[in-house]
Amino acid sequence: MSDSAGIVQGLRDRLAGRQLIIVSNREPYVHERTDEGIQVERPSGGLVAALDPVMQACGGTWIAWGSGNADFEVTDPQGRVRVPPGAHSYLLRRVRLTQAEIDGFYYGYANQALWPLCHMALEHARFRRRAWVLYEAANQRFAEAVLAEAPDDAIVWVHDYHLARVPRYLRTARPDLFAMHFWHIPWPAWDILRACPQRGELLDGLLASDLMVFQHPRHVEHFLEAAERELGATVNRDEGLVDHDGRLTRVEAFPISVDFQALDGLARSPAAERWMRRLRRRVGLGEGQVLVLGVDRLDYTKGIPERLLALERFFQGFPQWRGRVIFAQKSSPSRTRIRAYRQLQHRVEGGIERLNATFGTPEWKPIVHLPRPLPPEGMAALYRLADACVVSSLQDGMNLVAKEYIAAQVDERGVLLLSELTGAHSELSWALPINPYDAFGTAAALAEGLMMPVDERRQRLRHLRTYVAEHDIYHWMEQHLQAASHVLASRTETRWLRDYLGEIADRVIPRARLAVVLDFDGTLAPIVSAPERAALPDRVRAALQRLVRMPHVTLAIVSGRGLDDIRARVGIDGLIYAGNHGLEMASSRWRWSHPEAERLRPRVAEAVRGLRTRVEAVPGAIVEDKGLTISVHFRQTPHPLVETVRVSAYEEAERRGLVVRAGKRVYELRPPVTWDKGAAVRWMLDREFGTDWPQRAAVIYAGDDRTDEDAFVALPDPAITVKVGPGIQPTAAAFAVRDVEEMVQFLWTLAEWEAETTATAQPSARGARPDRG
Ligand code: GDG
Repeated sequence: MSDSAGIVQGLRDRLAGRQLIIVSNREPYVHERTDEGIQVERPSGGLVAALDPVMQACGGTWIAWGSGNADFEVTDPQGRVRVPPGAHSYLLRRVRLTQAEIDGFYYGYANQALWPLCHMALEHARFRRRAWVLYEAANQRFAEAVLAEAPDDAIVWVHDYHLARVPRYLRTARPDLFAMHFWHIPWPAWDILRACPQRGELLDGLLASDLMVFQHPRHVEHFLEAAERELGATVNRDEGLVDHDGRLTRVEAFPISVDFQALDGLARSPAAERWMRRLRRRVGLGEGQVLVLGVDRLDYTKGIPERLLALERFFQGFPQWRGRVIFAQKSSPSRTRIRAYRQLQHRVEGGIERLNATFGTPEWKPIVHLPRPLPPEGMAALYRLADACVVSSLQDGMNLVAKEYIAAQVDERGVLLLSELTGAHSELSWALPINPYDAFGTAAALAEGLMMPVDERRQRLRHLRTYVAEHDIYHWMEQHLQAASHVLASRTETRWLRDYLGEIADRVIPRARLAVVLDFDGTLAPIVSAPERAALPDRVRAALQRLVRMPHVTLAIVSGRGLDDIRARVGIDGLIYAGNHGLEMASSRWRWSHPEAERLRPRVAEAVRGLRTRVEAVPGAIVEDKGLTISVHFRQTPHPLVETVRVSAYEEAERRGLVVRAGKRVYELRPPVTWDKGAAVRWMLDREFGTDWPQRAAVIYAGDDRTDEDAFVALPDPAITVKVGPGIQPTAAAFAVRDVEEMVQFLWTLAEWEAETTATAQPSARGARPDRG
């Protein structure tokens, strides 16, 4: 479980004094006039639940539609008020929309075109031109509010499908403003997206962001395909980059989550315990009866009628549960001005009545509908009380209810039945999967869940709780801010190193010492399909051997491979080798490893044995023992078996107190320490040259990988950082070379300079080389 104070400090550090500006349609607090005066309400919905804790922790400005009837009575003339009431942690700036805009933008285009389109419910989609015009107008309003609030170095974070055009308006007005966009709902496959007449404008709007983030890698794939097909954009799938309209957008998948600690604490609170007693009475839960729960906004994507049908099949097929199971449906009305939503509400209410009439007895009401709002501690109590929770969405970007249930299950008694069609399904493998379109299957899964032995339930919940605790809302936020900081540090225009050789020579040659720090795979050795076959080409070896003999040069190789592996593969004496992304390093004179990682080495060995036993029978799965870390490769594993690899990796990591990092077709299990190539290289330079090395040594760092970006960011000027790669990628490196071949040429050039300098050097007391100029 994460220490929230530490995490918040970490997020603040990542922001580095920049102001965070969130832009969303829904506001986090609504002021409504009631008989008792103005009341503040918190709307239900995943977005607010997820982001309010973050804003309370980090401060900043939240820009949103002022939808309450007393909203503008409590604000200043610019529509601003500090929230939450009493705590005043951040600024809320409300955008005023006209009734026509509300109808056309919110109810019209956002909720009757984009929502059904993205959830593949084309039967509900209406693409009206007037609604589109109003959608654009409202997006313009939001953008204007951002422009009024945002300092030049702000991080603007736009949310969801209501605001797809905002990044474009921001970019047009302020080309340098940093904007990222998070899309909370699915992004549909190309064949569905094609139904939308405005798909080009939508894509263009989103691609004006610097960073575009989805819930799931599949949504990223769909988006990249659409950018290519619709806009003819250049797409780099390996790096997740789109080159459109002369700019690059990085596209990522970061699954959203909940504030685990807060929900866990709330569920244990005395207030929640009081609510549990109250709710038992309200749903009529007696001794020996079990409670099954559904929690949803009343939305046709959530599969509520399908769930009711499954319950009908359950009571028919498993009559032994009649009289013993109570199903509580907690629902909140949503978008009731749209006919499809009103119809759904009637259908749900009718379905509940019918089920109660069919199966109910004077002593037992099988389905209880809870449409009235509950406070947060009431919701936590309901989750904690429920023996099972059913999430049966037909399509869902993530589904936070599933994660909330896990966080509130502090007694570890419950079973989660989770639709395979939610984003959450890919992460929460220990839930019981259901297909909402299969009523019999869902009924059978419910029976299985209710019969599941107590030990198995607890075991599954423990895995789920560990996973969500580690991948909580702060982790998600951290992923965004880390990606943002990489993009911010990057040069948008590629500076090809070959065009700047003169400048580089001026920086390298006058220095007393030169440190050359190089990544291995992709930088010195071409990438090959089987990592164990990667080898150093002869020309590279010769260049390195030449450099290492130069008295003023310190040469180091930093790799994600294990230390012994990288050393054996390069096999040149006199270098510094750093393995496991710098968790361990060795030169001919010293050897070091990260003490905390070293302490966990025996656990890593145990995890290697555990993993090997578990994935032995999975074709293509390879467990690579790297001493301080483990890589589980699955490049050649057939798709249906990847899940086995994933579950094994996470369960072993959890059992041994390690953490999992997912890479490209590889899971890495590592000790839970904050250490990356950046930290490692700084440590190495401090050790070799003293902490004032920037004054004394010229430093060149070259790498091609995402992990090298940490070093690019960590090494301040005058270090010369070089990205090896095709060049259409934002990178924090100062220069770029196209491929390994160009890197080798550069190393030879360096060797030439050094040879000449050594030849002309005049010995001096301090060992400094004379300036050649
Ligand atoms: C979108 C995406 C994605 C629901 N009913 C009641 C109630 N809720 C609260 C839940 C939860 C939230 O609303 C619902 O979140 P979801 O994630 O399930 O769904 P959406 O609202 O559709 O959210 C979704 C999310 O954005 C975040 O990115 O996960 O995929 O569709 O917090 O607890 N709360 C109360 N009474 C209710 O009756 N108090």
